[in-house]
Amino acid sequence: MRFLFFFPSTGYYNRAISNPLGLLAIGSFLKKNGHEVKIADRNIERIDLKKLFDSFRPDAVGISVMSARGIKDALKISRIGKENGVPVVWGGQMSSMQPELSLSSEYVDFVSYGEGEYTWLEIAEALEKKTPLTDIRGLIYLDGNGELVFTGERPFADLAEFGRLDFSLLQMEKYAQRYLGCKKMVYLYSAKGCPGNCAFCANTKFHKSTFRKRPTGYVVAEMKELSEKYGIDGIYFSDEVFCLKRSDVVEFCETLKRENIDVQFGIQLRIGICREEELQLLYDSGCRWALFGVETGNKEMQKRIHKHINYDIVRQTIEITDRIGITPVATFIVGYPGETEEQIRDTVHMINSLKTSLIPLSLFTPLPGTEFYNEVVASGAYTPPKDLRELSRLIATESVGQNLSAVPSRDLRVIKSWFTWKAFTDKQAVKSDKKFEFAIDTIVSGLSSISMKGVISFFVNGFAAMREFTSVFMYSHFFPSVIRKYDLNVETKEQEGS
Ligand code: B12
Repeated sequence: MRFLFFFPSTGYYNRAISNPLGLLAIGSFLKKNGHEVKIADRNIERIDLKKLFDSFRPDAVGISVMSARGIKDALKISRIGKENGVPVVWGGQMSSMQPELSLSSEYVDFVSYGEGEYTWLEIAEALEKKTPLTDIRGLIYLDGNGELVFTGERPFADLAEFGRLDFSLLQMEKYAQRYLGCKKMVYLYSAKGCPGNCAFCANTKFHKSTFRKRPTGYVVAEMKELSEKYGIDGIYFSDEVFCLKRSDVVEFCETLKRENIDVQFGIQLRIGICREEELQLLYDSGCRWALFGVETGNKEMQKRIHKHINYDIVRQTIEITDRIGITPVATFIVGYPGETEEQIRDTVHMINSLKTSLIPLSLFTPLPGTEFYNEVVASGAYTPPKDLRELSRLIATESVGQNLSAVPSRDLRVIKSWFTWKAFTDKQAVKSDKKFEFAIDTIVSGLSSISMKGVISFFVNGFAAMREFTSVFMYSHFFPSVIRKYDLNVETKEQEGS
């Protein structure tokens, strides 16, 4: 069977273009099982959809809708898919969590819930045998009465069954970006899920708080291939958590050393899992950045989100990570439902007590499938988007959207902009001898991303980038009363009672 997969255009986006791992995973698995696959990424080139459909003649079309960013373009692609008379299937985090909205478009036949590999393999078999797709587990569709039908959840697969990723399905060279000292960094995954149950994170529903690792042999072989064949010098592991046990770290680092691979990498870690010894081992194997989800500096809020981390250990871990030579990154969220000025100030104090200025600070967005979402919808505090158009305007974690906190939206914007500006301008933000390396890398990656789709796109996106830059500058500089209110410019030595 012949399958055409799309990564829809996200429109203007302030991050560099990234290789679509979900589609790569499904495509590699299908190819291994004898099917023909083409992955078209609308972010890296202009694609004439009609011509592509005419030349490839797919038996079905799959579209990755991982967030609200791709919806507009996903609808455009779906319409052409329908005009070509083939089944159109949406998959990924966003569509899995919002099947009703996804299927409200007449151009979408099915939503694939959760992991797509086996579902898609069965789609191939059903198309070959001409049996109905509605018999396949993991699909959601509307029946003749417009009722939503879910064919049932799949058990989580052993990730070893999927085999290795086949990078020849992507134009890997187009995704290589500058990031924290690397000239050519791409994304890879070594695990899926997280055992946590944070109230704001859809992982609790999507992965049911499970954690699965891919075989180390696959991951290391993929790193080797990326380095030797594509000249990649940096890997960003997209895993929600890279490891849960010390033995995972030891096995990974030893395999990497044995293979003698000259690649730097970055990971996401849970505070408290890796001690100095493991962090040193990671550094010795090439780890150069580590992201820690701290999420709040207020103890009461920490209880509400079920994070359970000790703030002293947070500070110690960040300090050790930094000292060893791994750039620490700490993520936080502000604007939680009902969050007060005082609670946010605690978060600011916490941030300012850390030995890092790389603080990706997200604005709270209620994501379907999360505890907070259910809470704020039930209480009537939040009105979910009623159609795909409304949803497509909601860029999770970046725009204030409906502000559910107890502080003004302007304050949230100032706080986010303050830390964005700090990361951008602090010459010590990254471990580099060069001044403003993070800022330069961000600008170079941004320019190369927006130039990929031609001159018009370059100017349209360039204008959007300038507008965003101006807004960050304005909010971080022109609201001194907000800066004082939250102690944004006060260096905190230590917080009491952590
Ligand atoms: C890595 C990552 C990124 C990378 C992108 C890497 C890439 N190009 O693929 C970067 C950093 C660029 C990124 C950006 C954003 N991200 Co992000 N990201 C992730 C993360 C941590 C891992 C995704 C991943 O690669 N997993 C590994 C692959 C193998 O798994 P997968 O993507 O889930 O794919 C499987 C299934 O989803 C399914 N599937 C996927 N696509 C399809 C398509 C079809 C047709 C089918 C059948 C199945 C299917 O099968 C796949 C294989 O098993 C997830 C969290 C998570 N656990 O999923 C958040 C996550 C998806 N991101 C999220 C968000 C909000 C964003 C941003 C909007 C952030 C922002 N404010 O800018 C942007 C949007 C970018 C976009 N293109 O839409 C949210 C989405 C929430 C939502 N419901 O909207 C998540 C869930 C994080 C969270 N908890 O908040 N992200």
